[in-house]
Amino acid sequence: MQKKRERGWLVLFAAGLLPLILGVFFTFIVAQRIEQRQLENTADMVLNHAENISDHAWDMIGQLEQYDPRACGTIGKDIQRIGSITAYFRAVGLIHNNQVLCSSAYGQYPGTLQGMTHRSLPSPHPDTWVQSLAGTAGAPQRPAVLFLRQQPSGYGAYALIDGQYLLDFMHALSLSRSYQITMQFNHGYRIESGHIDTDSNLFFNSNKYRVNSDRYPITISVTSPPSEAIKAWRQVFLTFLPMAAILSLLFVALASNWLKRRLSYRDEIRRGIANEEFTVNYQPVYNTTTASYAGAEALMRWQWPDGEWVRPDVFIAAAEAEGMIIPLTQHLLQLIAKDVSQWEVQPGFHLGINVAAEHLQHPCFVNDIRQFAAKVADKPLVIILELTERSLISEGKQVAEKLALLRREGIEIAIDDFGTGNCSLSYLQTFELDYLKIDRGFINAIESVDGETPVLDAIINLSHKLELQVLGEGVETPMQLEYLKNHGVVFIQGYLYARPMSSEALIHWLANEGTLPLTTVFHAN
Ligand code: G
Ligand code: G
Ligand code: MN
Repeated sequence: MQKKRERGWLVLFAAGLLPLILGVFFTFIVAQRIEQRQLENTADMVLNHAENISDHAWDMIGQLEQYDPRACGTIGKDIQRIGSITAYFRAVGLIHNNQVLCSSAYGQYPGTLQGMTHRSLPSPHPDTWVQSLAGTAGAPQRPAVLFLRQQPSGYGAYALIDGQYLLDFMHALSLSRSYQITMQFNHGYRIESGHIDTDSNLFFNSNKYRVNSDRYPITISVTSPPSEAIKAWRQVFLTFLPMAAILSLLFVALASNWLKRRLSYRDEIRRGIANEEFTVNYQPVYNTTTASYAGAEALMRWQWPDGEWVRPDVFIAAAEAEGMIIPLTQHLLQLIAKDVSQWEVQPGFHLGINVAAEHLQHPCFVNDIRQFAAKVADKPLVIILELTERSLISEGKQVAEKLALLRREGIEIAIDDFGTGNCSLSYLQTFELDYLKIDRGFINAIESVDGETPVLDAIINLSHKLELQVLGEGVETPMQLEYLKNHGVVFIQGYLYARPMSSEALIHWLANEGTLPLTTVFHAN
């Protein structure tokens, strides 16, 4: 039981902790998902923006293609106007092969495409071409995106999107979440916003998501720092925390309920009855006047499947406390009846049976005893019901009537452990009795054969006055025996005479030692 109780605390602790541990684990996964979803959303938005701007650029090129590139001188003003009033564009213009014919920013013959973009272009020129650039001749520090379409004749048009438009949009998105966003057209320069320290910690890494456009050669990648993952996780965990607390309490309540059931003797006793773990021992009682056995008291024993014996005072008190004493006693009566059927005893053999207060007060009591008496009716027994003083009999009058009824049917009544409870004297008045069993505490108080033991002497005198038979319990020494005999105590029970023994042992004992006078046994030793 002790071990069980210690394990109980562990179980409670684990039950309380479990929702928290699971919570940490699940919120971690949920936070990762949320984080991933946000990365995807951000990347999609940026991609959308890049695609829109690409659409604009190609529209612009379509518009420029309506002009005759050989007439740059006359259309120059138009091109300048288109290039400067349309949003997003740094410059637009017409080309012939590598040569820029006219540009909205620089007018006529401003130079070569290569000079403008600061990089070598593929040769021969593809028909349509897009690339992100680190800068252009006019603004070398500012990224741009070049869109270009050329006819087989070598004539064509270009449009330069100013990277600032892209960066502003990317900044707006990356700032709030400390993301790093990069945009790349056709493996060109990486237009980048935000910066990430890649100091990944133990559990949280930076997350990265890449997406490609299916309409244009655009690649967007978004990276979130570990700190974002932690922030997301903390947020989800805090939202989950109240629920985890409630779950914790619920688990602890369920676990403690389960433990209580497991720790209660109620189920154990029920199981013990079903598994026939209970047995009965019998402790012989000596009659000093006949110098032979007078009978025996039935004492219940319980051995658990693991071999451990449970102390009777422990499990009987538990059975009384948990409402199991009646079924247990009923079971005991069956066991005794079975044992008794094997015995051969002298007429008038006293069979002492302990009954609990609760059983006495229960309507089934008289019937239970009658049934038992009927089962052992073929043996010349006198059944003695021992009422313990440990628990108070509350419905005194009704119990007294029941006992009187049984008494008329030949059953005798004893008060057990007399003197230890606080109702001894009132019992004497309420019930019709046959025996007093003097508690071994008073027997222990005997100091010498010819001395005085005032309380014990008073109890013995009292029982004589009331014409009750007296039994001394727990007699362990010849001196105690001598004293009790001298004071007229007829019945003796205790280790000096015999210890409690199994039914089989009792059968042998009755046949071999039971009829020997106690002094003989004492002297023989
Ligand atoms: O011998 P022992 O350790 O068995 O007895 C311990 C206590 O348990 C004693 O006070 C005795 O009265 C009680 N006891 C033993 N058997 C029974 C029983 O069958 N029913 C009841 N009610 N008490 C018993
Ligand atoms: O209370 P009740 O008389 O029912 O209980 C009898 C109890 O006393 C049992 O536990 C039994 O084992 C114990 N017992 C019987 N004889 C002796 C004895 O001589 N000495 C001690 N210490 N216990 C005894
Ligand atoms: Mn007893």
